[in-house]
Amino acid sequence: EASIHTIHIKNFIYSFSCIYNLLGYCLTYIKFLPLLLVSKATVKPFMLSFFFIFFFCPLLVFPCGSRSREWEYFDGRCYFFSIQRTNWLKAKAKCQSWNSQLVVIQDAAKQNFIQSRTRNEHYWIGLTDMDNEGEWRWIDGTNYLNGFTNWHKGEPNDSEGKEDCVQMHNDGEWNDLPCNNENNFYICEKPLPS
Ligand SMILES: [Ca+2]
Ligand SMILES: [Ca+2]
Repeated sequence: EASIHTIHIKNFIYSFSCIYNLLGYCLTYIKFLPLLLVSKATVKPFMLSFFFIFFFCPLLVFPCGSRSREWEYFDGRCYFFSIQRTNWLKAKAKCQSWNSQLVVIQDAAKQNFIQSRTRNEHYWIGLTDMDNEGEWRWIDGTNYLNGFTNWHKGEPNDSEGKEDCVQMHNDGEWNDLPCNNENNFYICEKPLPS
């Protein structure tokens, strides 16, 4: 299992190498500029470097798409950490409106990644027992019974028989609470744009 440190280092090298490349292309561009003024022969390399700077590199710097810069890349998928609080159903609908879904946490590596980004706040995740009390279900159908869990001690407790949606606590542990609670941020996830 890849540790969270390896993943951070990998992501860092990835971003750094691309910024380095981007600078390289800028230098190429500057180098070619005077030549371009005197010879038409340099138009082709100029166009190539232009292409790299403006089209290719942003795809690497923003793997989730240059129009999704607020989405964070992790292990082949893209994640959005909301800046507004809302209830579980509205959060679910928001994610869907962006062709994504509330986050599903199927292993410790993903739990660690999410937990490292949650700024000591509470976030909705895509786990609920609203259809059948006590029968927890991930919204994408991921197997819950044999899967990863990270419940806080004594949770889920279905307090007062009203708790059917799951929040990730600021310490990363999970707790069920009423789905109409408006005080949670939320996390959406989607595949890399093709
Ligand atoms: Ca419940
Ligand atoms: Ca609870």
